Amino acid sequence: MRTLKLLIGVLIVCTAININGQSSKRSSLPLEYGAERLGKRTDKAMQKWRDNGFGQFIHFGLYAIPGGFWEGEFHSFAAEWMRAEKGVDTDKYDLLYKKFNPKQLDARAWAKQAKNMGAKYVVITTKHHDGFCLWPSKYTEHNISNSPYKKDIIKQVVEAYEAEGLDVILYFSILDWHHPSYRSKLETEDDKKEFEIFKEFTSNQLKELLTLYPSVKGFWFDGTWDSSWKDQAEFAYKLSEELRAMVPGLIIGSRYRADDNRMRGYDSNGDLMGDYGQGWERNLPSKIEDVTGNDWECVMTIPHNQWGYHSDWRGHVKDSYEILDMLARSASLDGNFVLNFGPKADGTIRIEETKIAEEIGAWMKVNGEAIHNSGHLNWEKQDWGYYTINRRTNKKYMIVFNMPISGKLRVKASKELNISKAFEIGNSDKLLKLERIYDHGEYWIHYDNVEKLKSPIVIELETSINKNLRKIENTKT
Ligand code: H76
Repeated sequence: MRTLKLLIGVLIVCTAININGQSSKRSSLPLEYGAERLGKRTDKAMQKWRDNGFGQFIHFGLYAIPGGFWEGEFHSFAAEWMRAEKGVDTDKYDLLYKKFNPKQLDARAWAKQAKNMGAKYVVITTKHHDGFCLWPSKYTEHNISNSPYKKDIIKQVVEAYEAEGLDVILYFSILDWHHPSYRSKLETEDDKKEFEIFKEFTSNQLKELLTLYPSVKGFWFDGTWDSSWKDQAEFAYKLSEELRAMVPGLIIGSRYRADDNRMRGYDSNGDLMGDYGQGWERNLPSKIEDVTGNDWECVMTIPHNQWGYHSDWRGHVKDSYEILDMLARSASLDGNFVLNFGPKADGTIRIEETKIAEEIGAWMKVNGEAIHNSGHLNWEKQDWGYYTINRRTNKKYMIVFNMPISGKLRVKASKELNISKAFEIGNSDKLLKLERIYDHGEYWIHYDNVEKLKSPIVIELETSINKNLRKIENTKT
């Protein structure tokens, strides 16, 4: 009996792993600093992060002052990389802190705007690659308290966003162009000695952040690609354990560290390190298999590749429908979507971004239940858009971005389910016509207002168990 129970237990675990899309070949190489676990974290903090679904990124720092132009010259590359651009005098760049004075900064206005957009969390740059800290760090002079502005920006952001009910995640660049002991490669004994100092500095800063802002939900690490950091498997792993002990439930993505063999993101066994896949930068998965059964998050810019403020967005700039399409795709593939904002040097948000935030918010107000708390629905994808299923209510949604000119939408559900009703969200009185292809789990929904359609719609589906199918199954046994 006990063996039977054990066997059933093992079977359940195996099935769970399969449902999560894990491959069966796992962890063949012994690693001391490989993946923390296989599959998803199931605790409350991670569930909250997953249910949040939609976040806002903020890139704010010294780079907002040049805003993509250095001494009158246009730079097309990401504005926050200005310090590393050819022809930029780094000493001059570092002195920008003397001019950093975002007098119009109103963190509550930022937070309200994010909330109205439908975002449930914010990721804010505490320190980008240029090393300038938006909080009054004890461990470097290169911080906000030495600017004319003086006030702690991270504190304001944490308080304002939390007051609006949003979670806060701290972006932190390991790579630090300003710190004298930073090295990208450890070639000499001297490099190694200096990098020890830098490691201590990093550890101090991270602990300082969690001490000052213990209510934050996680770190968003970046700038971890250099060879010097890839050498630090043990140090990085142990540091993350210390940080996790300071803030229970702390969330750290896959970009943070490398394993024993200097592999980043996925360890040498192909298992995801950290709590969620952090590799989707300006890029989205196209099918559920791409996300290997893990939580993941996409971070996206509105222009092609600008995170910090650039005063001259050239090339393709996304509109709110393109962004909503990406948000819906993320939810349908069990991931989070984070949209970036780059405030101006005065601390205000540019009108282009405000307009997009408002448009997204207007759509989310009506349709947000198909995004928040919602994830992958395992039905065959159709060209009209995306399915999602609300994890709380089990409601099923069709998010229709590409309405066919005919207004006829094909749905291939599972044979076990009947679709009993289809209606536009918030309009349950007006049922859409449903045609059923008997016993195939296949339906056609008629949307008869195509010519009046102005924006993507969400159709809610009511389903019931297919009793006929049950009967057939039962008679078989
Ligand atoms: C490369 C790189 C960095 N990663 C993005 C999230 C931005 O911060 C960009 O500067």
